[in-house]
Parts: sequence; C-alpha cells; structure tokens
Amino acid sequence: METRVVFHIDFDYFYAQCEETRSPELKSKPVCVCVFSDRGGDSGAIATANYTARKYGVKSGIPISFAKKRLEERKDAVFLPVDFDFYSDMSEKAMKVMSDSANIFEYVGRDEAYLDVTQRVSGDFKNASHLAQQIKNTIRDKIKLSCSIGISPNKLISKIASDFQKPDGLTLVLPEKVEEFLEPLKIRTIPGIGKKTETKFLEMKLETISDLKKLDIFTLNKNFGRKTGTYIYNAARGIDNEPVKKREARIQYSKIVTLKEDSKNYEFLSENILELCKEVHNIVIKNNQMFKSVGIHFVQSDLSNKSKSKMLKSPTSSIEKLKKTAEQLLKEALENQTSTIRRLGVKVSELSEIQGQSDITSYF
Ligand code: DGT
Ligand code: CA
Ligand code: CA
Repeated sequence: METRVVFHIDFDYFYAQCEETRSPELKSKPVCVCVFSDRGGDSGAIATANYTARKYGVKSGIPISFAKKRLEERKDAVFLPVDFDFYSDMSEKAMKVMSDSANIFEYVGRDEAYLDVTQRVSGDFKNASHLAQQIKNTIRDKIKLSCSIGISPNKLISKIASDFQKPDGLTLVLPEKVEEFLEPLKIRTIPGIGKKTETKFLEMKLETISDLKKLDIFTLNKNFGRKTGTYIYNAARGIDNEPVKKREARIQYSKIVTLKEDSKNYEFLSENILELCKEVHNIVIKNNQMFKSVGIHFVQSDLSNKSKSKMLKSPTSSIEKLKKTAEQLLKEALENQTSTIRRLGVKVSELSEIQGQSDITSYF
C-alpha cells in the first residue's frame, strides 16, 4: 500500500474561541462557556473554557459552581451560555477551507475533521507541512480561529499529533518516526482508551506506550476480546489502516415511510411515528449526536406536503423526548386535518456531538 498523508485538524478551545472572535475584548479574560441546566441559578456544567481559565483548573464537564470558585480571584472572569448556532456557523466556514484543500474530507464533528491530502502533496511530507501551514493561516485570517493540525501516515497518529502541541500546534510525524513518537506517551493518549482501561494497565505496572508494547497480542486479546485487543496491539505500534472516508457535515437525519393505507387516524399514525422515531434515533446514536429540533412531515393523499417542527429547550439524545415531541406534533397537526395522509416522516436537526470521555469498552 502506498504511504498516505493524513491530517487531523482540531480547533483550539472551540466554543470559547468562537466567543472571543465575536467579542475580542474577552481575549485577555478567563472565558467559560456554560451549559446551564433547567434548574436555574448556577446549576449546569462547563462545556469548555479558554486557556486562561484552564490555568485555574477549569475544564469541560465540571460544574459551573466549581468553576466560579476556582476563578474567584479573577473578577474579570466571564461565564457565557452556549450558542450552538453561532459555533455551527463558524465551523461551517472553517470546514469549507479545509475541504477545499483535501482530496478526501471527513467531517467528524463541529470542531474536527480528517483530510487525506496524499495526491494533493504528491505523497511528500514537506509539501504537507506547507499545506497545513497554509490552511492554518487562511482559517486564522479569514475566520479568526486557531486550530491544531497533526500530520502523519494515518488517522490514529494524526489524531494524537494534533493534540500534541495545543493550542495553535502543527505536529508532523514522519512514517519512520511513528514508533519513536508514540513510545514515551501515556497509554491514555490512544483514542478510545479511557480511565477504566488505563487503570487496568496501571495495575499491570504499564504506563507508557513503550511499556504497552511488552504485551503480546494473545494477552491483549484474552483481556479485552479480539477486536479491542487487536486495536490496542496495532495502535501501540502506530498501525492504523482506516481510510479517510468522505463525509460532509450533517444538518439533519430523517426517515420517511409510505403508510399501508392513507389515513388521518391518530392511533394508526402514532404507531408509525413511534417506529420512525426508533429508526431515526438509531442513526443519531450511531453518529454520536444530540438534536435540539424535532419535526414531522406529511405527504397527503393529493401529494401536497405539510410539516411541523419544534425546538427543544436543550440538546438531547433521549428517545423518550423524541417520541413525546413527535407525538405531540402529530396531535397538533391533526387538529384541522381534512386530507388523509399517504406518507409520514420524522426528522431531527440542530445536531451536536455527544461529548465526554468515552472508554474503549464503549468505543467499538
Ligand atoms: P482543545 O483542547 O483546545 O481542543 O479544547 P476544546 O474546547 O476544543 O475541546 P474538544 O476538542 O475536546 O471539544 C470541542 C468542543 O466540544 C468544546 O469547545 C466544547 C464541547 N465539549 C467538549 N467537552 C465537553 C463536555 O464535557 N460537555 C459539553 N457540554 N461540551 C463539551
Ligand atoms: Ca478542540
Ligand atoms: Ca475535538
């Protein structure tokens, strides 16, 4: 197989940086972006914080009240509510710059993507460094965002490399340097290895990737199962053959069905709606997403269309919430319904990724 040239690009302190771009006077202050819960006051969690706030121990996932305590001495600290629409706009613009530079572009989430640029740089890593620097410059000049880029022969190493010199980093790992690069790193650096798996290795007195290489494939398979065991074995050696797969940013997921018979009966339609919700929900979960908007769609017997949607208070991945909202929309839509319905659809939009540390046990 020919040597590939793969980029992983990840925006620095993304939500907080978007806020700084919108209001540059924030740049000198600690900035925390908060997901306030419905309970009011300071209940809720930190989505992310800029690097000034991180110096005080503020990070993603901690309660807002903890963050406020840690930043007590900083009277200039700013706590802002999340504004997903704004971050999506920023993301969309930056993603455009990236995809224009790639042979294959794979959208991962609002703040990261993989690019296969092998052809573009004629397989040359020096050219690749220049291209990466150009992308960084363009995104900085045009969109006022900084990002970190990892360059290597595969997705796994590039992902690790993009995180290696954050923020505003550019890390090149040449094919012949891959193992040397990995060996001193903590086992935890391997994507998919979370706290649980790390603890298992620490109990075996294994801390770095170099230590991890002492385990043979049989021991790993015995401990983690064949699939995960093989993944860990290969990852420790920098082996990853996953191709960069063409994927654009998704704005919605939907499913539509032609009914067994045209109808405007609530019970009958509701059964179908619930089935569609299940199918849509499966795709949403598979893609690690949450949604903030739910919609239903009718194609009526005269083939005219009708749709109705509702914005939720906060993003969710709950199937109950999806079912309840879709049923409520159905009820409302049927209130003055004269025509019967031929096809029925459910969609979710305003998507965002589920965040948080996932462990390898839930990785595959
Ligand atoms: P970094 O380390 O400079 O890449 O910082 P971020 O903030 O870009 O971190 P990253 O790449 O892990 O996550 C991208 C965005 O996802 C981040 O700006 C906010 C959101 N996010 C990350 N972790 C959490 C979390 O635990 N809860 C919530 N609600 N949002 C999160
Ligand atoms: Ca990021
Ligand atoms: Ca990220």
